[in-house]
Amino acid sequence: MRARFLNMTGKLKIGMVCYPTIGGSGIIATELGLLLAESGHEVHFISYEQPVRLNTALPNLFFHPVIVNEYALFKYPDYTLPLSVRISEVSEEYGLDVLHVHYAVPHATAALLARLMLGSRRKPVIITTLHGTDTNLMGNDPHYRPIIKYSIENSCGVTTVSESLKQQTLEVFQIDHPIEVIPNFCDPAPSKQSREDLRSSLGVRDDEILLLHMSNIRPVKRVGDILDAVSRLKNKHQTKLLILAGGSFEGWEPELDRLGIRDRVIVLPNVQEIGDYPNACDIGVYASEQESFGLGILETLAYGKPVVATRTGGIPEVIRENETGLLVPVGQPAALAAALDLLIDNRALREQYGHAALLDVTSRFNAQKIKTRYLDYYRRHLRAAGA
Ligand code: GMT
Repeated sequence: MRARFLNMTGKLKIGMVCYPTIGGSGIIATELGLLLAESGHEVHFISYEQPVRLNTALPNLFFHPVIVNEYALFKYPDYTLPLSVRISEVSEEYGLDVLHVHYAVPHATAALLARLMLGSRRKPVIITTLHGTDTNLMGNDPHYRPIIKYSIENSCGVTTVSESLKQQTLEVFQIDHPIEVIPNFCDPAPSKQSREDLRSSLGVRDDEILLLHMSNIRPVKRVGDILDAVSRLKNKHQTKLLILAGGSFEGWEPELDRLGIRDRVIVLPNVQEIGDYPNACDIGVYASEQESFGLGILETLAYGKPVVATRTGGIPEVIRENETGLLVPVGQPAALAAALDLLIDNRALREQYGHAALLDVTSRFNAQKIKTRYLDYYRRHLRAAGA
C-alpha cells in the first residue's frame, strides 16, 4: 500500500472549497483552514473571492481565485465549470491529498468533475461537508435533487454539522451513504474592547438588558418574530435588542415603527465581523424556522451568554435546554417573549446559564478538538484510497 501522505511528518496538502461570504459555512471553512495551516498543513482555498476572514499571512496558506467570464452565448453565467477547472489545476500543481468542499452543489459536483479530468493522474480524496441548504432548501427541488444526491454518494467522505442534518439528509435523499457528524466550533478571540465601552458606544445603559441577534436576516431566520417578541416583552422599557445583520436591514425598518420599538432596537447592517459585541449583550435570541446548526447561537454561547431560540433542526444539539438556554416552538413570538422575560427577570438564572454555556462550548465545540476530528477523518479516507 502506497502512503499518500505528504511526508513523513504526516502533514497534508488540503484544498478548501467554500463560499467566501459571511455565512456560517464560509466562516467554518476559513477558520478550519487557518487552524490546519497553523498546525503545519498546506492549505489551498479555492473560491471566487478571498474568504472574508482569510486575513492571516502564512507561507503554507494559499488562495486561488476562480475567474468567471461571461459569454453572450450563455444566458446564465456558469460557476461550476471554471471552478472544476481551477480545482483540477490546483490539485495537480500542488499534489493535493484532500479536497474539503463545503456544500454538495456546486462544490462537490465541481470536485467530482475535477477528479474525472485528472484521469489516471494523482487525485485528492473528496470530503464533502453539508451545511444545510443542499438538504433543507434544494433537496426537494426536482431540478437539483438528483445532482445533490449524486454528489453526496460519490464523495469519498461526507460530514454534516449536526445529527439532525444527517437524519434529514438520509431521509430526503433516501440514501444509505455513511455520514459522519462533525459539529461546528467556536474559539472566541480575546476581547479588544471592554463591555462597558461597547455598551456606551451603543447607547445602552448599565441597568438595561441587551438582547443580541446575529444573522444574514434571510426569511428562514424569522426576524419578524424577534421584533414581535420584543414589542411584547413585559420588560420592554428595560430592554434593547442589538441586531448584527450580515446584509441590509432596510426591508425590516417599517416594522420597527409599526411595532413601536424603534427606540428599543439598534441595528448594525452589513456587518462582516462580530467583534466583541456578544460581550456587550446579556441574552441571545434566535427565531429560525430551520437551522442545521446555528453558528450565531454557538458564537453567543461561547461568550458565556444564555440563548433563547426555536426548537428546530440542530439547535437543540447546540443549546442544552434549561441548562444553557431556553427553547420555544417556531413561529410563536409570545412564547419567545415569555422565555426572554424569564431570563430578563432573573439575573442569577442568566448568570448560571451563561456560565454553563461557556463551559459547554469549551468542552463540546472546542476548535482544536474539532480540527483533530476533521484531520482523523481525512486520514481515514486517505488510508482507504491508498489501497
Ligand atoms: O443560515 C444561513 O443563512 C447561512 C448558511 C451558510 O451556508 O453558511 O448557514 C448554514 O450553515 C451554517 C454553518 O454550518 C449553520 O450554522 C447554519 O445553521 C446553516 N443554515 C441553515 O441550516 C438555515
